[in-house]
Amino acid sequence: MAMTRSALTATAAHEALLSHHAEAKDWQMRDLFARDPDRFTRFSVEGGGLFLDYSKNRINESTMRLLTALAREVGLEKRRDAMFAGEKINSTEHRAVLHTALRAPAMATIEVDGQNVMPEVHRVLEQMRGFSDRVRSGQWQGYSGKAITDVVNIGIGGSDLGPEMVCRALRPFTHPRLTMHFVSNVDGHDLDAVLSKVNPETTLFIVASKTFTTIETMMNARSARDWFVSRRGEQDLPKHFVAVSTNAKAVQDFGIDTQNMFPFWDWVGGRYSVWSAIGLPVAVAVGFDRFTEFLAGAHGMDEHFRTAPIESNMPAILGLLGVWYRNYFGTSSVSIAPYHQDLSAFAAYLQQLEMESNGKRVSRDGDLLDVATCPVIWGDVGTNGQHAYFQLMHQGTDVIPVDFIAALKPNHGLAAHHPVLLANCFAQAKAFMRGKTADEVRSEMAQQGVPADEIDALVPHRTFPGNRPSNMILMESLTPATLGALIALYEHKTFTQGVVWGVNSFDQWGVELGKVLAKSIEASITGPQPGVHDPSTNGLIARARAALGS
Ligand code: G6Q
Repeated sequence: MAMTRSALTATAAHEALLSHHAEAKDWQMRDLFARDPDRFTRFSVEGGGLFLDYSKNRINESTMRLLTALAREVGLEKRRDAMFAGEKINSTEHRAVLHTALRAPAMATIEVDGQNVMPEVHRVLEQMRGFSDRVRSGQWQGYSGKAITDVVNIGIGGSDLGPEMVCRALRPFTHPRLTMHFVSNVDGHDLDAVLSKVNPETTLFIVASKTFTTIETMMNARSARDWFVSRRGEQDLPKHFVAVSTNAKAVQDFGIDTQNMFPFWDWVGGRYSVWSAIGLPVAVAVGFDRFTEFLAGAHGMDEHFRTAPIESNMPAILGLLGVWYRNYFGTSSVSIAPYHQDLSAFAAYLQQLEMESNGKRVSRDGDLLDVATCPVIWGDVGTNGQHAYFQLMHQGTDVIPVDFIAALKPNHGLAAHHPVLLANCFAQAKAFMRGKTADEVRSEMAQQGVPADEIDALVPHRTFPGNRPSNMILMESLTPATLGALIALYEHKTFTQGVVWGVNSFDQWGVELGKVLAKSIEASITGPQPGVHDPSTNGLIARARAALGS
């Protein structure tokens, strides 16, 4: 395979960034703040209903000038416009990438192969409105005439992570009669845990699969159907099973009436699909009007990304800062720290969005890249992380950039809690930036009356290097609209980085491999003969056969 200069290293801006980094690597953010009292104003931006403070980064105005020059040189604006226009930028699958059309106003015209997709998008939205209204009002009833109380979404990856994360995030807006469940894992413990809680009379299953062939989803859907049929019989299936898919034939073969199928299209990637009918559990949980607000919030961020100059373009800035650390400082992971319990699934969602999109090692033309691409994305909610892994981020050997996310107002009435939460969030960002010098530790300990020899022994342990970068993303409160904007912000950040690295952010051949790999081993575990694999796999299969009595 030919090694290529990536989109990034082929630019003049890259050379300039390399020499700029030679200086910048020694800067201390403490000094940058001391020298420039306007740093917060200079390095913060508003867009799409969100606010980003990026002043606690190892940057100055020259850094941002060079990074924006890089974005222009790799053609970010041109590729962004190509995406919005419905060009087939997913080149390995020959597909357009149009999650932005799913949240565009009905009167927009967005064409794929000369066909305006908007009438069809809005036809399905209307279908979702009708269905979600009926489930919520109690008009859609189970076989015994009772209203639905439990909704079980069966899907995996992009057909699970989005709706689950959003339903969790919008928990305070959920219809009080409804409990939402998400089953994804082929591990039967997942489905078993849900089936043991729900009543077939009042449970609705949504089988969500773009292809309707994914092994995990199909197995879970079949087991759920068997569970239902063994209690009630086939005749009542239509009241309890609906499908979301692009594959009408497979839906019909499974036994779900296509009347109860909500379609979407091949130009919606799995991890970008929560805006499509894959968002049906969201519409059912919070109501269609709220779902519309969620789409509108994302559209606001789309408009910001599409029209704001790169210098004040929030997703572009977030993406370029990530490139600055990944490709010049050599950092290898990014931590996501939402200070909001209802965003407890957000880091897992971003893990798929960014790592599946940009976890690539070849260029769009198929040449091996000469730069590092997507870092590891991980994290959990604050303040919990502070009592666990933040230690490593403060005093460990790796520099890990952090994205803090917070809502200024809570969605609850426990008034005393929120200032404490925000104080912790801001304090952590401040501590990452400032650290604590040996002198500061010494004088603090001396004031507490600690003996001098103990101070000497403890200073290295109690010193914090600081100079650790973070972004702070703020919203007024977590609502369907701000959540939509937040997700879209990260989608476009991911897009920006994909363009800089020159990868196709919209395929996922690594996932496709997983979809076929297990088949022959499954036959070896359950079939008459164990088959021949490598010695390790043979040994593991033998243990599984013995345990399962194959
Ligand atoms: C997402 C990926 C992947 C996909 C799942 C489920 O971008 O392609 O996570 O969403 O493998 O696929 P189906 O929806 O086809 O079942």
